[in-house]
Amino acid sequence: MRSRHRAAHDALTGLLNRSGLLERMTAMSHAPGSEQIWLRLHFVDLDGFKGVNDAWGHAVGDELIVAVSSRLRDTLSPDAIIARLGGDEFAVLTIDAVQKQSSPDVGQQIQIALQRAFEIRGRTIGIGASVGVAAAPAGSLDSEELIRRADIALYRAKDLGRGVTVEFEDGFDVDTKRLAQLEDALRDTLSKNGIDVAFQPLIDAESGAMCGVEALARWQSPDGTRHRPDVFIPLAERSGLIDQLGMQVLGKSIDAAKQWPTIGLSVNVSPMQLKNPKFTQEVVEVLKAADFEPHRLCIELTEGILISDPDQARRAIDGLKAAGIKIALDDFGSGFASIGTLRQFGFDRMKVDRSLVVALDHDDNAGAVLQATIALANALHIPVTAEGIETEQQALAVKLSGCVELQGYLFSKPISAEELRQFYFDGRSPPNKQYVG
Ligand code: G
Ligand code: G
Ligand code: MN
Repeated sequence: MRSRHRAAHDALTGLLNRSGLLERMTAMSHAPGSEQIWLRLHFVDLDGFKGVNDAWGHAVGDELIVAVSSRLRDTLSPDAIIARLGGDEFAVLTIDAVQKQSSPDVGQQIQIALQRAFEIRGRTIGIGASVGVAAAPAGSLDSEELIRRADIALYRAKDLGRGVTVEFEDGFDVDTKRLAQLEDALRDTLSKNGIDVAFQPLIDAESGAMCGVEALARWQSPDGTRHRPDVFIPLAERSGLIDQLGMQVLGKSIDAAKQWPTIGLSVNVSPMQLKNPKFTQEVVEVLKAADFEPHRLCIELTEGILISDPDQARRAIDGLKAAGIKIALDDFGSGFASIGTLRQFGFDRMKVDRSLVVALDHDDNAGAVLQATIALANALHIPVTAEGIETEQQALAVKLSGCVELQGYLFSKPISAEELRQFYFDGRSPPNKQYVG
């Protein structure tokens, strides 16, 4: 009896474990009269639990898990079946009369319960939860299928950010299947070293000459489909392929840029790549193997990592800078990074987001905002690049505001390595008119 209890329960919280939950679900589906009830399965994942473990250790993490389980028990109806699936994942199974789905809204109850801070060993810990819900008439689906749906809904909820409840819809499966196929195709392309790189010139505002290029990943399937980076970069991040993709882009960019003396090379790096403790070392090895001077390489980072994991960002940035590599803060002005961040992390360059440039055309205050932003960066001796320059007026405005480097369709779209060589190093005329003065 005792060992049966142990096999079905979680030792830390005393809640049911995964197999205990499955047993109960299966029993309910087969009980007499089961066609009269709906099963609603809620998967709960704590937001920011890993941070608690990292900051205060596993003992505090364990106490928090126990506190969460008590809070769920205290909040939810005594009929609700609560399980701990492992780690910071919980499940809540409720039963509803046919048609009368979800009253009260258990997802909402869970959200509210877990938003209240926890007091653990004198510390106030605020977390929150993401919840995925799947519902079906008892007996209409097997338990594994209901679990799979709740899991997909939870995955969606986490993707949307913190503190969200998402209910499974049939359309999710189609999307999930499409994404899984795309992921396989990306993995295949990567294994064949098939990611391409396009290069967009960076123009010195003073002389109008090209002073560098930004490398941009490109992916074309064998059937000719061009995938957009804002689709496949997040896909690579989610599926653990971003390290491989990033190194492929870096390797190919360096091979190409080696042929172009004197100019700089900027490469985008995903915040997730910085989570790899060997990242800096791997970059340095690629540079060494190619005999490429580190000071010619500039790594562009977006602000996300600076806010979500500043310590990790600092370690990576310090390591890269120690190796002589330059670091730029990309897309500045599109999010929450402050000028303080620029100073704190020692960025060598700031790139103002295209949205600030676009605003010049229709927003009366945009000029002043842009000017103030650039002036602050310049006061910290950080040179500024303006992205997304499409017109002469924009070029002039950002130049007068103190930008020293310009990038955008006015000068050139991203082009292949071969085109760049022909247009800029072989004396043939470039595709767009060259910027002068
Ligand atoms: O040209 P464009 O559509 O390439 O790029 C869209 C977005 O994808 C930009 O925000 C750019 O920073 C990002 N991006 C392009 N190439 C790479 C890459 O190699 N690595 C990462 N992490 N992001 C990239
Ligand atoms: O986020 P990041 O700065 O890495 O993104 C560069 C992106 O901006 C790429 O998608 C590139 O193709 C795009 N881009 C570059 N110049 C222009 C421009 O002048 N206009 C527009 N609309 N997009 C541009
Ligand atoms: Mn960039």
